[in-house]
Amino acid sequence: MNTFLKAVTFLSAVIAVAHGVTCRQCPVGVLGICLFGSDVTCDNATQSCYSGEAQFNATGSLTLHTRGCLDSDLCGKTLTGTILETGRRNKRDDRRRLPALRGFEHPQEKMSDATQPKVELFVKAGSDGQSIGNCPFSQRLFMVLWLKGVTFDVTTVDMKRKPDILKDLAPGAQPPFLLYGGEVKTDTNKIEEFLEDSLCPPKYPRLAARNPESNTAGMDVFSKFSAYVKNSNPQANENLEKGLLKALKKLDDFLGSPLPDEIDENSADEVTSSSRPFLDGQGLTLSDCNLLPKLHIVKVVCLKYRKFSIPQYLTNLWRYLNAAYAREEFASTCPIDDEIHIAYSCVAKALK
Ligand SMILES: N[C@@H](CCC(=O)N[C@@H](CS)C(=O)NCC(=O)O)C(=O)O
Repeated sequence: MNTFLKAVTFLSAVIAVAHGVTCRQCPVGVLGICLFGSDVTCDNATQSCYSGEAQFNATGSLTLHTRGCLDSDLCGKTLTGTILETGRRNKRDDRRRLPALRGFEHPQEKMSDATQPKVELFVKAGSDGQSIGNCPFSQRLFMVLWLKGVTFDVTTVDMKRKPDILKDLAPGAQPPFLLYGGEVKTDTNKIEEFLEDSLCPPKYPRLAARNPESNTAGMDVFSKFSAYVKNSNPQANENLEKGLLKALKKLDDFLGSPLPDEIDENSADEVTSSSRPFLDGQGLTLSDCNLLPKLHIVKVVCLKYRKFSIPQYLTNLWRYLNAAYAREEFASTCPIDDEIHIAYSCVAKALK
């Protein structure tokens, strides 16, 4: 457990194209399965697609496959570096380690960065005790770390087995929690604030929303959703559904209204609408990391337990959701639908 393993990565270019090549990127794949695949456009004319394979001398059985963009002059080279921790599960260990995200993404860069403290996020495990569980707080921090572009480990924590790691590191705490350079942090809001302050420009992107309204947009959706799915009285159902719809419509209105920086005061044309993809503009911000995991739960649970779908006429909201599902930082950190169904099987009441 906790052993850093030496990886030997052989990099080979599979496509050599002069300009704007699109590669299938796989930051982390285990045993040939791509965990977080997406298409990327290489930004440098000298880059090619590469595929790499890492074999771990200490485990033998763990083979990592990785793909992405690579400077052509690195093709055919073998890089050796200490890059991740074991993905194997120790029988006595209640945690399952997901390999270090992004560890392979830039093989041309230094493989370890002495200036970066070790970052490990503990998220709630699913019903199998291993996969990602239903926890919007965990997903929020998972997204923040991914968007920051920092190398980090994610460990799922099986709450049913009361793992020793919890007792040792954060007694009484519920996931998510963060280990940052050996220091434990357990409050989601404070962790987010801490990450935004510590992982800041110029090395890491700023993620805070510029417009304060972006942080409160959609804040009543989850409470209206909870009231709607927890109700078992058929007579109250219609009104509760209306309450949820009203909150969703308010969010849709916010997403369709221009933000202050979308209004050009010097222009003669009046800007009356917005077609921005995310709450605060073109990029994902902390406000999206907070809201999207909850919207995903609303979508999945309402369909399963109330046969209710977010109406198609909420076009701004759908533009937002579609833009979000196209981003791996969100899509790949969602628990599978069944996990959400299980989590709500006792919470969502039948109407009778
Ligand atoms: N650590 C968080 C709270 C975390 C929390 O409420 N986690 C929920 C899941 S999202 C949990 O672990 N509940 C216990 C369980 O699901 O067994 C905070 O205080 O900011």
